[in-house]
Amino acid sequence: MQEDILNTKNQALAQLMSAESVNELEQIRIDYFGRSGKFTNLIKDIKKAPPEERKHIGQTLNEAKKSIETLLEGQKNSFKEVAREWFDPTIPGEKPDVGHIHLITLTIEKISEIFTRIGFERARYPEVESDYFAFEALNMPKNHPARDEWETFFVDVPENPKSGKTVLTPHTSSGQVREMLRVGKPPVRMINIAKCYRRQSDISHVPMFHQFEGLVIDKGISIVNLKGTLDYFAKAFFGKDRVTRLRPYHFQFTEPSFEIDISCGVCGGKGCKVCKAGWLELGGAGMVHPNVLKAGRVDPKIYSGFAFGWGVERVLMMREGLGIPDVRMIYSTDLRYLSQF
Ligand code: FA5
Repeated sequence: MQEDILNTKNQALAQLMSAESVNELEQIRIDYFGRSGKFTNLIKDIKKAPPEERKHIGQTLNEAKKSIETLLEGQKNSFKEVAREWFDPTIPGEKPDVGHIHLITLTIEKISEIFTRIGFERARYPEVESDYFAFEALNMPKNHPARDEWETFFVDVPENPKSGKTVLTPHTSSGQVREMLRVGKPPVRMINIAKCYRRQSDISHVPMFHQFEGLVIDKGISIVNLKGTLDYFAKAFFGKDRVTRLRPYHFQFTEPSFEIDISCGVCGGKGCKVCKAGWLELGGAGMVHPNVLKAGRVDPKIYSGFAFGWGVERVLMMREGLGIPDVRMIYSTDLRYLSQF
């Protein structure tokens, strides 16, 4: 029986040495230590041996069994260790998602760059504004019906005796008088790009949007300067073949006032499905009203100026090839849409 024990131990050893996985080791364990495993059977056989030999056989068997069990356990652990630490450097890494600057921010940067190139200075004025700068200083007397046109958000704070109610600024024109007061003495060359708020939401309106407001005040500024600036912007932003035209309009704070159209980029101004008559509406502009100059402590007898105010979202949507059918999509949080740009 001593020989059987030795043979079983050697067999087990050989199998353990050539095992390549935890599963194989488990099978070895079952084969030798399971209910009818080889060592288990040898234990059962001890009682068949002559009584005087049993003690010695038992000791040998125990030692053999123990050494195999220890080895088996060690092998199992070393397999687990290798599995945990194993690293394949050839597997491609996980790419982290890369974001990009939002369309509107990119457009604001572009607009800002176009105007600063010709001497405009970037300005920013409060989004939470007083009625005075948003309306009153812009030649809109209290209770003037024009104030309703802007569908303004009023902030629920006590009215200031001097500057009136508090509003979320409905247009960047509220920066006009502020800029005149800041500069003190013309020339003024401001490009104010900021958030504006109105109670509107449809295919071409959002409650929070951006406008860019140009204001130029100096001696001898005329409509010619306005037209030249608008054409310069149209070419720089939309393409060199584009031109603008002025259509008479009405704003309280400019006189004369205009709506600005830009020649259609799809048909080149001939008339198509996109534009209908060759022109697309861009936004408002005009010569600064003398009362507004006075509110900014600028003498209208010496100085004159022009102003324009357009929607950032509008000019972005008008740029060819972008195909944004609804302004609200610009502010959707759907990455499938936003990541296209
Ligand atoms: C004004 O806001 C005048 N302050 C513009 C102006 C400035 C005229 C200086 C003369 C001199 P209007 O309400 O038309 O004008 O708005 C100008 C542009 O802002 C619109 O053409 C449109 O492009 C954009 N806009 C207005 N409301 C919204 C809105 N709810 N959502 C998105 N864009 C808007």
